[in-house]
Amino acid sequence: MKTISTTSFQGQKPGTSGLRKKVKVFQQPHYLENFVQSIFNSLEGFQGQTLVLGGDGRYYNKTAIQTILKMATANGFGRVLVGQHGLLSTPAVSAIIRKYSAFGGIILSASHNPGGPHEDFGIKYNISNGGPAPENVTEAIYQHTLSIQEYHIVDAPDVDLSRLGNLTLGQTQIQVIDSVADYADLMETLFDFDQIRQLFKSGFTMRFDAMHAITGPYARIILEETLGAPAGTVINGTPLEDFGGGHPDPNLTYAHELVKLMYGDAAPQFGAAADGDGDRNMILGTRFFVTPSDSLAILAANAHLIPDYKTGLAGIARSMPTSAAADRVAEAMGIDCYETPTGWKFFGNLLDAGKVTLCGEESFGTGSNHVREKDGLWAVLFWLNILAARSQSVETIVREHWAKYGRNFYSRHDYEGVDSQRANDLIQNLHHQMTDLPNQKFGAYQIEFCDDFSYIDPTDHSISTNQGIRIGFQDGSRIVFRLSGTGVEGATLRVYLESYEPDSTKHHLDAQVALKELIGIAETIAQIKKYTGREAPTVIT
Ligand code: G16
Repeated sequence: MKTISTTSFQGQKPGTSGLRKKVKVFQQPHYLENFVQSIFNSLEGFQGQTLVLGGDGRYYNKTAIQTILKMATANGFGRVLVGQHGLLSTPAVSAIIRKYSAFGGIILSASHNPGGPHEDFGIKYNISNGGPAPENVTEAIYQHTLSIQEYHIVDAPDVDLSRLGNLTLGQTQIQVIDSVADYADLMETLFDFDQIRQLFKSGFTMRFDAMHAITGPYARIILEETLGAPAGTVINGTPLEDFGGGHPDPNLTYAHELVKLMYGDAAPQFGAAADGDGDRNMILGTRFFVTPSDSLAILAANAHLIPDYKTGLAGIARSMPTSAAADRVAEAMGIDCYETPTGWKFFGNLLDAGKVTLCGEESFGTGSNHVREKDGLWAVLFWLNILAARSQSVETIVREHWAKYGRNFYSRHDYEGVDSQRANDLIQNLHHQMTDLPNQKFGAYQIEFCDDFSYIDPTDHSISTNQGIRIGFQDGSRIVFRLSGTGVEGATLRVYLESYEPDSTKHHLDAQVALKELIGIAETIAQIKKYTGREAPTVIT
């Protein structure tokens, strides 16, 4: 065992989901080691305990895994469960932590950000409930990064992660585990696999785009080998270190291969995609896109069709910028709906307390109490189970949902890679207007309130402030502005737009058309073009 002297780095503050930086930043001597040691320094009582370790396979995954194994050993973990070849999806890590009562887990991923020697890498810590470290833990880690002076590591050859089985490294048992098996077993306990098998037997057509990221092996085993979907259902199914040069973000812009297929002449009946580390999902029908906000509402409204949820939902939680579509379902069901800040970590306490069963975010994340992360393939299986049970198309299911509950028109406009200072100035400018905006009229819309969202956790009463500027209108429409906490360079401005339409004769409208006036109001109030220097958003979802 060696103790190495080091000095602190600035800027090792975890964002919305862990520490994300360019690979080159992580490759600086001691950079990764400092952060990992700071994680361990912030924890108590892990000696002899189990750590789960894996990543999405992006560039630098292999190197970082070896370093972390040697540091976990030197710091006294009794056992490390590590995915074969260093691979584990984020929801699989969550499931494995819970199944084996591990102390915690380390996930190597920058999620939906691109990978490769010149792209992004990331690291996040999950606690014993399987969920992302809450803010008090990430803050403690950050404080340790500022004062770190040494780290511990064993001097040993690299561990062979290609073969399943047990090894020892110093005093630590290293168990190389199948990356898919535990997760696949869990999925089988939640859904009606026989019903989904029947669906595929009847000739149902589907494509799942793994975007050359972690879900490829999971989807092949679950969809093709277990559920009988034809070979070729999973596309881009081999995880690559650079995700094939793509941007593994399952949205209408970046999942272009799938989108082209689903909007083409020979479109399958169902299309889905997942992101770099497997926690996000996008759902498509034939020439039809389901917004993540609608997806959450529809899963909730159809949960009674799914074996694991048929006894009822305890409640639903959604992040603040997510549309209120799920709130309407919760109201009809007579259950609570919670509004949390952006970041899956805010759902953990609600799930642990049994207050909610389903959670979702507009950022293509949906999940349930089966793990403590959002879960891309789980959402796909949930949809498949609904499709099998209802024998209707995706579009029909969504349209019937709107007819019953009304439609929450929704869109998010992202301005990526904006100069940070100018993005902060834009937010500042909104802050300055905050007290003057209420009661002002813009066309048909009158502002009711304007605030910067803050949240008090109902279980531990912790307070999170400055979580996004909300402008609420009298008819229930909303515009929300916030800066992303997951970017690596510059700032990403997110503008969230929502209006509610009960009249089903208007539900066919394109969201950009229905939201046109609100889009104009967002520009008038925030002066987006002036501050960002951009004529149009980078990504519209
Ligand atoms: C992460 C978080 C999500 C969040 C998303 C977007 O997702 O886990 O809870 O909604 O980032 O955050 P932001 O708007 O701050 O960029 P992922 O898939 O990147 O881990």
